[in-house]
Amino acid sequence: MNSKIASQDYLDYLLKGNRKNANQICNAYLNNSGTIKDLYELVMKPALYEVGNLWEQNKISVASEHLATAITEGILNTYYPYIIPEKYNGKKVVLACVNKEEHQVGIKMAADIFEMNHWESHFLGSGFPTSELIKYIKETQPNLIAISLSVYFNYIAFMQMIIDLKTAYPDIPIIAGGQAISHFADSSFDEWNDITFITDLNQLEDYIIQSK
Ligand code: B12
Repeated sequence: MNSKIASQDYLDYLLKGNRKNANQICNAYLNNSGTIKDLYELVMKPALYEVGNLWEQNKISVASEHLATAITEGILNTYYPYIIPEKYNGKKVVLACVNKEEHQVGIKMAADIFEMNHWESHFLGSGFPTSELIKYIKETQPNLIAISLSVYFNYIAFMQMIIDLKTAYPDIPIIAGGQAISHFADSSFDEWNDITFITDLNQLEDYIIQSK
């Protein structure tokens, strides 16, 4: 099944609030030999970006935007049986959004990509205070920390979070992704040197494979 057509159909059903048909599009895409990574990257992501454009232009309501996200999060959860590996490779990643950041779909997808590559994902979701994250990392001792930043105005919080994490755990590598990241990745903040910026799930999979 063509990803572009699937994404357009998926968007149409999201905007109609039709969860059943949206789910069927995703299942049909996978049954036609699409991968979960491509479903996320090529079908769901472009549809959600378009939801954002329509919302920005006042063409859809806030309710439609919320419903589109809720339907997508519900569908993501149905793929757990295909995502959780039979055996883990012993590596752990803790994933969280920047403090006050509410966009969590992208980093949830990233958590699933880790699981499909046999890493144990500890996905903490959105709005997680850094102080709690620091405590959780002490308990979990992950091999990697993954952070997501979607909106520009959370940038200061992101910088502070990186400083706090690097101070507490100088030896644990950090990766960061999300739509706002690309705008800052080449700026001259010293702490950036140790951070790997990742823009999408293909790059993420390459990173995971290289870090084996
Ligand atoms: C749904 C949504 C919301 C929901 C989020 C609910 C939820 N449970 O996540 C709600 C309603 C809460 C929301 C709130 C707001 N939103 Co909003 N939202 C969206 C929307 C429509 C979809 C987000 C999404 O799921 N995208 C799909 C995912 C798959 O894409 P992604 O996040 O980019 O993730 C991919 C990559 O970036 C990467 N990735 C992401 N994180 C990570 C992390 C790691 C470690 C890695 C490796 C990769 C990775 O992997 C993913 C796959 O490629 C977007 C539109 C858009 N363009 O995304 C707007 C959008 C992000 N929102 C926007 C805005 C402005 C807001 C609000 C400020 C609105 C307001 N006035 O209140 C608030 C901000 C709240 C906050 N403090 O964070 C703007 C941001 C613009 C900007 N310049 O910063 C956007 C772009 C809409 C627009 N076109 O203007 N939003």
